Amino acid sequence: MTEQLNKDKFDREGYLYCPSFLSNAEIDAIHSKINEIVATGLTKIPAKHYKFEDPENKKGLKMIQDLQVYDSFFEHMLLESKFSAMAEQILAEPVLGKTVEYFNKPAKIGKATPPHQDGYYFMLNPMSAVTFWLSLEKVNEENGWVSYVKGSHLNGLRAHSKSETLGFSQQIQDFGTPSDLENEVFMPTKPGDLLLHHALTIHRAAPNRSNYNSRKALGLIYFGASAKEDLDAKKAYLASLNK
Ligand SMILES: O=C(O)CCC(=O)C(=O)O
Repeated sequence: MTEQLNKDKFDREGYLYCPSFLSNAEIDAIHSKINEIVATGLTKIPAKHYKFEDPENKKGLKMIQDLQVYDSFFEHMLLESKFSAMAEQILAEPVLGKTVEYFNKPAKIGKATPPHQDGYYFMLNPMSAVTFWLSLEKVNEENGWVSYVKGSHLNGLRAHSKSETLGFSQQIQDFGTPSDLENEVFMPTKPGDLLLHHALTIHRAAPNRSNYNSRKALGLIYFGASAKEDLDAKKAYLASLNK
């Protein structure tokens, strides 16, 4: 087991912080790849898989989904890497690499990520899934740090309702109870630091209030081999989104 991996802490708290998981050189390589994809005008990627913070003017790239489908660099990162090995250790079973996503909060206009549980979107039984969040830049309170409600993964799924945030269609309806706020832990990070959270861990991210600094990160999602997708529920959910 890697030195940084503390499965007991993850199981207890629902998230984990692994400082310096990747080197500066590895982070530079990721930036180069993203820049290459963006410089070629995202031409290989269908429009439904990327989003702008200002969609009308196509300004402020906010998100690219399923990078592993469009570039073998990200496919390798998802399927045969330190990430997939760690996902197997943390879920204690073989895993399926589901997706690599790029998350940016552009300076000044990057909106908050609403409080949610990834498991609400995943619809799995058992809920065996983990999300990795890799910091590509220095992230703090000003430019959109992530926060977790410690231990919230032990209390099941909370009710979600529609959110107005592009890319995050659902949010926890009654977020902000005393217990949510008392247990919320804010995560400043630097390039190469890794955060992991369980699919039931409540989390959100602050807006980007910086005038200058973006807030770039990668998200990688793994499902445990035992997790079965509730396909009927997923179909009903997707249909409800289109209404
Ligand atoms: O980067 C963000 O703002 C949100 C990320 C997130 O919600 C996730 O990785 O599950």
